[in-house]
Amino acid sequence: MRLLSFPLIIVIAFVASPAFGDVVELYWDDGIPYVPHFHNQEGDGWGVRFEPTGPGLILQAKIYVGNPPPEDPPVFQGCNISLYYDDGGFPTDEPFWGPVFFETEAGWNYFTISTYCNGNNFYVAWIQVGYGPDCDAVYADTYDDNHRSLRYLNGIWDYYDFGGDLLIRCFYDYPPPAVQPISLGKVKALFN
Ligand SMILES: [Ca+2]
Repeated sequence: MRLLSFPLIIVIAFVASPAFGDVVELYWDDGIPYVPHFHNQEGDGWGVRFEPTGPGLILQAKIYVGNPPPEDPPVFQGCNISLYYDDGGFPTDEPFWGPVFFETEAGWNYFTISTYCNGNNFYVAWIQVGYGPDCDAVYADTYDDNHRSLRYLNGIWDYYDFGGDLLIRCFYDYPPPAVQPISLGKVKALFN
């Protein structure tokens, strides 16, 4: 009997394992880069607000990057990424993570963050390095359907009319549901 029950133990242990979270990609854009955006001066930026349903880990930012001038080959200056919590529809004065400098390339860029979020709304902010047009650009899609995209100019955030949603996304890891006592009891019973 003990040998026959062994495969069943493996299956239940896998399903109940707390090692697997629920990683989701949070985004508002439609994935189609349409217009590149950049600023004249370094330190200005762009941001998008995300609205998780609970605490978790912000694993990565994912941003579609381009090059403003028709340079050949294109030159990428990199960027600084910061995270802010929400304060009445705008980012707080101080970030809760960053700024951290990252190198960039054309297309989708993945910036490793891996920091805890308390479940409140938060912003992923792109802070420009370099002076336009000698800087990178962040793309927006065709239509601003969702109104979560912001501009950061001279120290002030506002809901600038981009014409589209910015292609700023992130990966968010919700913690797995706790193993219920009744499940633990069933697994334990198989070993008796
Ligand atoms: Ca859109």
